[in-house]
Amino acid sequence: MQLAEPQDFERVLSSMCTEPHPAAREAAERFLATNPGDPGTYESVAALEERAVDLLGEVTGHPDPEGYVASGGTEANIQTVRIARNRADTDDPNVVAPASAHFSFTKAADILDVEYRTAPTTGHRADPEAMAELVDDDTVCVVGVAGSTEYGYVDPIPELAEVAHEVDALCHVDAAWGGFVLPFTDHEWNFEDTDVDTLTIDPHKMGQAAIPAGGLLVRDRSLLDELAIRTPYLESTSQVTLTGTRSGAGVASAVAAMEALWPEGYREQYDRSMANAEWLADQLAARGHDVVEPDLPLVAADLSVPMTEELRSRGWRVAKTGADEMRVVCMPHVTRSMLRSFVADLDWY
Ligand code: 0PR
Repeated sequence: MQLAEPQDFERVLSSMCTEPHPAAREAAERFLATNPGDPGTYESVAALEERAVDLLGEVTGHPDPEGYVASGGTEANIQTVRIARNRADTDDPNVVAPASAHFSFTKAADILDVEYRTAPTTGHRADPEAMAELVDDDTVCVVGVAGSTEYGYVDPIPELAEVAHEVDALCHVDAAWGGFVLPFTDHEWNFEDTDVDTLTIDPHKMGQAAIPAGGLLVRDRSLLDELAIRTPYLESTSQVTLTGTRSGAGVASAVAAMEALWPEGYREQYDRSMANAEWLADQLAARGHDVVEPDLPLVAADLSVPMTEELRSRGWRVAKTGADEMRVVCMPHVTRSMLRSFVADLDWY
């Protein structure tokens, strides 16, 4: 049977994933049959994973990084909550996050039997005072988002780290999407500039690696050890990942993408994507729409009429925020000419 064509990216404005870099695509194919979950057997991909973690350390300002290549941001966030719960001394753990945090934390709380508390945001960013009100002696983790899913906004991470450490909780930064653009901004978000303990950064989003390639990084090895379980029939004696067999394609393509693009290629991509986001924001504002000022390359705007269905019928894939605004993610495949024809289609209505 002939399989259907995969979705092409020509009119995709809704996704946080993108066309992989050519080197990443090639690496993914070469390592398709390897399993970094069994490093004793698949040695070369295990070595590549160490390289991936080192490169992720460079991107996030960590000179001596520890972590692994996860299946995505969801796994990295679940594992963070697991680290936080396991290291804490409480029978009734809770996690405190801004309402803007990704829904993977809801999954984490459910799986790990941890209470999940969310604080209202101010101007689409976490409000440290509102977060501090929810924190208590049973709080094991305080979450900040660096590049939020809905608006691409960055929480005040240094203040959130203070809120966390006052009660001996971990401070976790979710930079799943933002991690590969933030190094080129003035934001304080990484291991170097803030007291963050754990961090999610996904090569398969802005990093231009193939899916599945997520990243979990921790400040100290001891945090990763909270996840270790014994593996009697593998050559290695313990495993920290959530999945067992996992994708060597993701690991290899993450290394290939970062070797090709860090830092200059990512910087150029950030400049292009940000210029596109600002251009689109101006175009929408000029047409009388309420636009949420873009901070990273993501534009949300109130189109006042529910038109995502009409746009969809013309092939466009746009997403909505929880407040029903239209949301356009300026990923690497989103070019200026694509946005020009998108705006022309908006004018048609
Ligand atoms: N953290 C943040 C900040 C994210 O934006 C996401 C994914 C995750 C964690 C989870 O990562 P994985 O999906 O790799 O496990 N953001 C979603 C996505 O792009 C959000 C989303 C969902 C966007 C539905 C659009 C949409 O229509 O898949």
